[in-house]
Amino acid sequence: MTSDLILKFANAEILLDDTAYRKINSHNDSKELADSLINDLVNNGDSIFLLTGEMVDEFLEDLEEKDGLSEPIRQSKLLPQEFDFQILQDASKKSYTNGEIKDFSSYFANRYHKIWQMLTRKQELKNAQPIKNAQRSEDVVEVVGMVNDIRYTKKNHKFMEIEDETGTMSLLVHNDNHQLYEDAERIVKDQVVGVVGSRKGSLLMASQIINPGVPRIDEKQMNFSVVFLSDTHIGSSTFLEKAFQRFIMWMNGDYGDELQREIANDVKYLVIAGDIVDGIGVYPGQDKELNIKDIYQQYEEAARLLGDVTNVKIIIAPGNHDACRLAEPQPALPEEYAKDLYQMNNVEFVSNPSLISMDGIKTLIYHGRSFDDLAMTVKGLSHQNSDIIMKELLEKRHLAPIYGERTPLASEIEDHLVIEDVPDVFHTGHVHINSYKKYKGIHLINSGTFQSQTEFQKIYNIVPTCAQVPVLNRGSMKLLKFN
Ligand code: D5M
Ligand code: FE
Ligand code: ZN
Repeated sequence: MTSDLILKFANAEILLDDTAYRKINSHNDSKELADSLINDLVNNGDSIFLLTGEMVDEFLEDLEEKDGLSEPIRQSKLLPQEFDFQILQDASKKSYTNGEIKDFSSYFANRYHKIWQMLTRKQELKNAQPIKNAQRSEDVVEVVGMVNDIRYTKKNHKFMEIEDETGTMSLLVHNDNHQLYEDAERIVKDQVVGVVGSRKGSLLMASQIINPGVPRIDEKQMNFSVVFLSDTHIGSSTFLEKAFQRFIMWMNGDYGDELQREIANDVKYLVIAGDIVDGIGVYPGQDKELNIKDIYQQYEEAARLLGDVTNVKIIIAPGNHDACRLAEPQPALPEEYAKDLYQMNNVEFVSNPSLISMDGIKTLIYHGRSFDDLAMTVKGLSHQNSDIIMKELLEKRHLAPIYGERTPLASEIEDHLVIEDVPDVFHTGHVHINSYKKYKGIHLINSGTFQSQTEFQKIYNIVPTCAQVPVLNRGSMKLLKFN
């Protein structure tokens, strides 16, 4: 620490006299004090080369007077930041079901109704009618239905069955209609879509297939930075602890080049989108790949590593490796498993999915389990390009449209996986491969992993991008590497 402190000042071309050194070193947050002193001296452009004890006293007095309100000091993290943090949607407390069949049908009815509302606001579906009525109509009809079945005819036309509360209807998408056929290829089972078409006997010949979609949004100003993490898999023998420690050092302004440190100094929030630990019993034979075989100790280790991050708000959502109910929505991490994390006063726990607001930046957090199903089902979607999957989910306005495949969904009375609000940021993990895209003004971020390739991933040829951390730095995306 001694030489660290002196080096810090030396790098900024500032020398310390003995008293200054003692005063700074004995301060209860010497690192922060050093940073703000350097910041202050450099910003003022003073050509000081020797910092004396008196000057340190003066600085501390000034600081008290200013009461932490001046901009550079607030940013230097010496004083507590003010967080305008809100949890806008969280399924933790709302998630309840007794698994009876009536919940199952009310779950689908709720999904249908929420998306029906979005679709029927659209010009093309203003005259949408119940399927039962559409079956009798001779004209062009507009309907909204949940997709029941998808098949192909012998001539490779696409055949789908859609359903609402009043009935079912079969529709045909002719493969001559290339654009429509392409749109139809992205439709998945259980998603709610709008269809415009004309009736021919018992079939509806589709001319338009309509997703609820998202409008283009205006970019919001932000005078701070947000760091996105996921899939650290602490406890796994493939967890990249050294790289993660470098990341934590960077968060504290002790690692990286000048520009990177500047970004670190600007960080106000750290969001973690699940799989913070590797968990236990997640797959057969997992204990052979664990360094920490106890779930409590895995979370203790997570708290130990994250404990060094102070004055940044940390938001934690669970993933499929966490000690949580697996069915989505997953409630927030239970306190019982993560006591040490709960004791940190800068940590917030939210469900998967959830919607939060960080100083007005609305962020949708979803671990990304449904990506496995979408990558399996839809041509052109893969783990490598989760940004395209995220775009597709936004268009469908649902985080896990396919029911009953790999993504276990709880049959709730309400469908919490409908994307009701359009976020500024859509943050996911799970695939262990970083991706970023800006779509209609929305930042689509997948935050990769801190776990090197596992045996399972070798089999499936999944090549992770490790220790690369996306930072939304005052509205622009930066990818910082710690490997
Ligand atoms: O997921 C780690 C990686 O493994 C991620 O790329 C998804 C992939 N994965 C996980 N489970 C499956 C299934 N069932 N099918 C296909 N791909 C999968 P993690 O959640 O960290 O284990
Ligand atoms: Fe993971
Ligand atoms: Zn996962």
